[in-house]
Amino acid sequence: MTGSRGRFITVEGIEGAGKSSNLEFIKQLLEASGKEVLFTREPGGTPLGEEVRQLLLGHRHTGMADDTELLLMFAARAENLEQKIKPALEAGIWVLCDRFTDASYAYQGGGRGIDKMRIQQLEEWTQGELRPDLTLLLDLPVEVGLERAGKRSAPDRFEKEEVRFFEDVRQAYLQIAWDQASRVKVVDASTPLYEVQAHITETVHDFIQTGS
Ligand code: Z5A
Repeated sequence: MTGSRGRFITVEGIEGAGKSSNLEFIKQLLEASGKEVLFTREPGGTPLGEEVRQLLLGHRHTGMADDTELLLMFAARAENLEQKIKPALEAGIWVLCDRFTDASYAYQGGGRGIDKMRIQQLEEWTQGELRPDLTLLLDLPVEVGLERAGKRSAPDRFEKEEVRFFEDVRQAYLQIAWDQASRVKVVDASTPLYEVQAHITETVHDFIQTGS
């Protein structure tokens, strides 16, 4: 326990951007700087959230309505916020989250075409004033990401979407980064892993030192 509020860091990107490859690396960077870190992910992060994740990513409900998808994302998020994220931040613990609300703007807003205002309403309802302090957006061309992701196991419900969907998701992410440049740092994820991690290290160290 540090006495001051913890900081909230999120990591975002389209399929194949390398989130899984970099999250443990980021956690270790923070811990090496003396921070106590709670790792969580969305959708998921809590027992209830992980069950919702199965509904969202599995193939049992392929024709899920777009609004249902959005509301389930926020239902899982509300649980994660109350059970894990807020208590940790209040206890001075740093929270590292694999995706958060930017993913709802990018996938449900950009990809599915849901009005941004509706997402904003849910954001305000579930989060109040709480927003990430730092977001790392791992960005790369869609075809590179899909090629990388294609080498993994069976595709989930999102990974079965068309290239056009991921182009829209990527553009929505880049728009968020443009609009909120002080919070969202874009990392070129198309380069070799050691270069991506050098960029991440610089960004995280900067954040730790300056708090922005
Ligand atoms: N979703 C949503 O719609 N709305 C929301 O609000 C939220 C989520 C919160 C679950 O996400 C899904 O939920 C997601 C969006 C939606 N859509 N899908 N699918 P997820 O985060 O669990 O799933 P994911 O996007 O598939 O992420 P991932 O497992 O973390 O994978 P990744 O970013 O693609 O990273 P990776 O597995 O580390 O890398 C992919 C491959 O590339 C792998 O073989 C690596 O070895 C390789 N790789 C990584 N970096 C490099 C570099 N630099 N060079 C070469 N090769 C590399």
